[in-house]
Amino acid sequence: MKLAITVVKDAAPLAPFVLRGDYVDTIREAAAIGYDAVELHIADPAEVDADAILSACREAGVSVSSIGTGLAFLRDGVTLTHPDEAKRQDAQQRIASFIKLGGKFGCVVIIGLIKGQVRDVGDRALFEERFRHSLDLCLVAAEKHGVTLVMEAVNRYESDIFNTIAECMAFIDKVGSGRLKIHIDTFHMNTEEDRIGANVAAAAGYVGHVHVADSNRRFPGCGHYDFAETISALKQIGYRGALSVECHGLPTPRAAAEGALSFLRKAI
Ligand code: LER
Ligand code: MN
Repeated sequence: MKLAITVVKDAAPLAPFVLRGDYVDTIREAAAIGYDAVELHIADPAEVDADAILSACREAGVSVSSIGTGLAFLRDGVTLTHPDEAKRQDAQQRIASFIKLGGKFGCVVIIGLIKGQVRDVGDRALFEERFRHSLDLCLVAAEKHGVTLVMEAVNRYESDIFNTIAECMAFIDKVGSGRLKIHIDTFHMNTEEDRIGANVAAAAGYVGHVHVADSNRRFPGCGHYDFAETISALKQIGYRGALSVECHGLPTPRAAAEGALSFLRKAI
């Protein structure tokens, strides 16, 4: 398993992204700390210099594990289930541009908060219908660019749908595309899963990406989350992707990144 760290140019102080600032600088910093990969959180691919990012990664000897798209929702209100059809099409275009970037970087693209909320659509069946329609179009682009989309199971306080591994697996079975996998996050699993190790172990073939933070969303080792159990379940199902550190940058971003790496190296 590769160890990755979240990097972002600009986000709210409490957003759980660790290294912040210019992407080229944070990529170099991640490599200097000892990470294998970076997870880039981007609001709009049109605003980033993909070639500069790719050269920085090659020079520093790190890969891009994943692209987080939640900032498109948080900053620009872009969602795949927006009530306005033109806005849904904008969201599909935005995801298509993330997928193109994912193809260039050879990484997974996260579908988390950008799916939208049932409460904003009004009805679960209508939400699923719109989400399926948008997702089907995204999966055509994903197939074209050889990219896997990973659907994050997010806790109930941040998302009113797809909170658990089982719920995501049932949806993925309905969609029936090998380009759609589950993205698990230890912080969310700590709230939502009844048996974390067993539920991860039951998701063989479904898990496409993993976020790690401790129970208090500080870096692994600062709380009471049982990382040994999750990592053992991931090994059991042959997970070969990244463990990406998505946590608060406390006491400082650098200390959180170093603390997480040292803890996770021992844990894996
Ligand atoms: C949201 O809490 C989360 O876990 C992120 O991965 C979404 O950006
Ligand atoms: Mn997450």
